[in-house]
Amino acid sequence: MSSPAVNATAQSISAGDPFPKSGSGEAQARAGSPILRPAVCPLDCWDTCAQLAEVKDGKIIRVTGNPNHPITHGYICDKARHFHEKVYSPLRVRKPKQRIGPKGSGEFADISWAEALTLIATRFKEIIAPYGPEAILPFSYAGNLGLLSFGSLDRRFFHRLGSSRLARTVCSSAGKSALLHTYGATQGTDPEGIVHSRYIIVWGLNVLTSNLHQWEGISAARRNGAKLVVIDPYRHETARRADLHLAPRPGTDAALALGFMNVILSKGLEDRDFIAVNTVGFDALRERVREYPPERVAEITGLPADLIRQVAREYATTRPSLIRAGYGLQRHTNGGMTMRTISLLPALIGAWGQMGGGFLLSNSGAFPVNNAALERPDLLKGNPRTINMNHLGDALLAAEPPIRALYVYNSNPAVTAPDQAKVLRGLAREDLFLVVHEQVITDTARYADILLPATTHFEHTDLHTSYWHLYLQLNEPVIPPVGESKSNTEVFRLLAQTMGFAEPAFQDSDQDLLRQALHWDHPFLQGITLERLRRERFVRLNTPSQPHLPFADTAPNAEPKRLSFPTPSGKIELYSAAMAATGLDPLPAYVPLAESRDGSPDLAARYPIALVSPAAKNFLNSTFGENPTLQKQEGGGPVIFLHPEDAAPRGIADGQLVRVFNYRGSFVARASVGDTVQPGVAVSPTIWWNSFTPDGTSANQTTSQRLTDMGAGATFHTNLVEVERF
Ligand SMILES: Nc1nc2c(c(=O)[nH]1)N[C@H]1C(S)=C(S)[C@@H](COP(=O)(O)OP(=O)(O)OC[C@H]3O[C@@H](n4cnc5c(=O)[nH]c(N)nc54)[C@H](O)[C@@H]3O)O[C@H]1N2
Ligand SMILES: Nc1nc2c(c(=O)[nH]1)N[C@H]1C(S)=C(S)[C@@H](COP(=O)(O)OP(=O)(O)OC[C@H]3O[C@@H](n4cnc5c(=O)[nH]c(N)nc54)[C@H](O)[C@@H]3O)O[C@H]1N2
Ligand SMILES: [Mo]
Repeated sequence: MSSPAVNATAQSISAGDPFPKSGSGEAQARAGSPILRPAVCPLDCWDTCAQLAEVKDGKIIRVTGNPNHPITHGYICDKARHFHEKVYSPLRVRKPKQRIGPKGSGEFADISWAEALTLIATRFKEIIAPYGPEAILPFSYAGNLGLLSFGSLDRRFFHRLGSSRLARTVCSSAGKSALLHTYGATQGTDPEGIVHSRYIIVWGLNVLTSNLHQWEGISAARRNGAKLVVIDPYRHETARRADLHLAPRPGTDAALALGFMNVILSKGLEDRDFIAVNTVGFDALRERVREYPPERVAEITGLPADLIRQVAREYATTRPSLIRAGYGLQRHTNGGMTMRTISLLPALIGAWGQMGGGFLLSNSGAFPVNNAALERPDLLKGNPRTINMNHLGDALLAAEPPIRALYVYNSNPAVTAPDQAKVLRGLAREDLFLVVHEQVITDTARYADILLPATTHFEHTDLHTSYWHLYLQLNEPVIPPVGESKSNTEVFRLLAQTMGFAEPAFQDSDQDLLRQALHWDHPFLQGITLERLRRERFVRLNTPSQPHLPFADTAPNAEPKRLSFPTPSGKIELYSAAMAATGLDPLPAYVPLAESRDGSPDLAARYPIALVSPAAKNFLNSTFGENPTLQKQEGGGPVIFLHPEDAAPRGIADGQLVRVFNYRGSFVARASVGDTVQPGVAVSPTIWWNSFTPDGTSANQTTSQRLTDMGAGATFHTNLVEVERF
């Protein structure tokens, strides 16, 4: 993935085309010899891989990585290599179903699509007549990240219906808000430039688990002499392979970043020219930073002051230096401010504007997606309320006016939403009409009144961006729909028809939607067409340089050091007037977690262990949770990493089952006692289906519905618990 900077307009991606074009090879596939067909992994993951599906006798028998894709490089993660097992899983939903047993029992009778659609439309109308459309709530997230599957006809349908709106905030909204307030865009360093980095800080990201293909670039950089530092309370497989691992107390990273700034400024290591030309608010920031000398930061984070000085010095004096931040950091009550604070470090040392330097959280903003054309907010009827998806539990139990129908797709909130006990009580409500559109009978699907069969990406068309790399990819079906399954777009087309919605927007085909999905006249899409995507499958965005230098000022007379930021000031906002105007601290700051030693001493006395429940290696959130091989690889059931100093006084030995609990709920996990965490910290990789855990519960029993400081995001990792022998 390490091509030197070349002019993208002159370079065509050497896609090759070893596989038959879509639509051809039918006879061959039926005749018994396997053929390879291209697909795009649709999962909510950084890597957005180019897959090859091996199809024999009309069935997928193997899934691998496309060797010609410059990022996928011919290999995919272990879980996605099991993707075809999901397609043919015994739990696959093949026909529409109606509930015949008690809520949650998963007992259904098959019905026809016509019956299912009529039942849904009739019930929606019965609810709307007395209560209004706000009594209906859609619930979806990124089970499929394709532009069509994620948000297109579904949004049009619910806009037109006038249902309650959903704030889709479970994953990335705090970090997004931080980047927008600081840089004006969700963009960062091009991952294909990482090979040029000489100092890489991976901050709150388990690369080998959730961003596998980035390891290649990091490894190449290290072969060129780069140093890898990992900052994470969890000594995961990536941390174990780093040159240096710093394990701060969870939620103290903003203090750590301010400590680094303190060292940089007190030693005069800042880049004054860069600061003068490209930032606003430096004098105010300098005052703030004085409050964070290394000794104080050591006290807050639990890290030695000398180590803080060392890393700050190395980071500031090695060029190019990169901070690669993960999404985990933002899932704290102070997550927005933490992300903003960390993202400002490269601004102080002028690490932007160099190949391989800068900061990368997300590159989603690099893709010119035309959300308005896909979602058609102009169809919105009235001004319905917005419900934050992290509040699903409270919303189902106590929203006023009540939610009487919930339509779930692309998501499995029974296990992925916080405060699970409340979510499950809500889903079990006798008077709630629950529609679930799913590929497999998930824990959520078991509660459905009407369960609809969904296609997988191997069975439908979609267009894929990435929030990490800069390749646009087209996915076309490699097999016909399994059973009677239908795509999200097809279901909402049919539902709109059944409801009697006459607007032409509901007649758009998937091909129409592909044409509407992007601003095709954007410079990054110059020379890129749907026809070319059909031929080549993946095309790199046509950025001015390759690797892309985000924020580079490409104007003919641009000052050499001057970059261009789409913020109100046009500069990096060390001080944000926009934040001040909304009552937020305009400067970076450390605020203790709402649940922590310093933030809530009473709670910390009762529940002294800070539990982080990050991404598990063998699942993608809860996706693949039904796969027996992957369950086994993930330890056969939930695991919790504990430090010996916490385990011993509780009489907990390595390998024993423990109950993890707080005032919200509890779950059972197997203890793994060792050096993976510091005292007072525990880690339990997620997300297990309740149907496959020892006591039918999982980690989100303990997490809270509290929101982040910015972006109204989820706070899964701000979570104090106690642990006892089971
Ligand atoms: N295998 C696998 N890959 C995945 C996923 C998956 O479930 N499994 N999920 C996908 C999705 S939807 C997303 S959003 C991403 C999520 O993947 P990441 O962005 O990696 O997010 P998390 O796994 O939540 O957390 C990443 C790391 O942040 C650390 N962390 C938590 N709190 C703190 C803190 O206070 N300080 C510091 N320094 N670190 C902290 C955790 O210990 C963890 O190692 O990955 C995607 N990829
Ligand atoms: N404790 C804890 N909880 C977490 C997290 C954490 O780190 N810790 N991470 C959070 C994060 S970052 C995220 S993003 C959320 C994710 O939580 P969810 O949004 O619930 O994501 P998944 O668990 O992957 O479930 C997606 C479901 O969508 C279905 N699906 C896939 N494609 C399609 C399709 O085309 N149509 C339809 N109708 N269905 C489809 C899949 O079969 C799958 O069951 O979880 C959050 N929950
Ligand atoms: Mo996520």
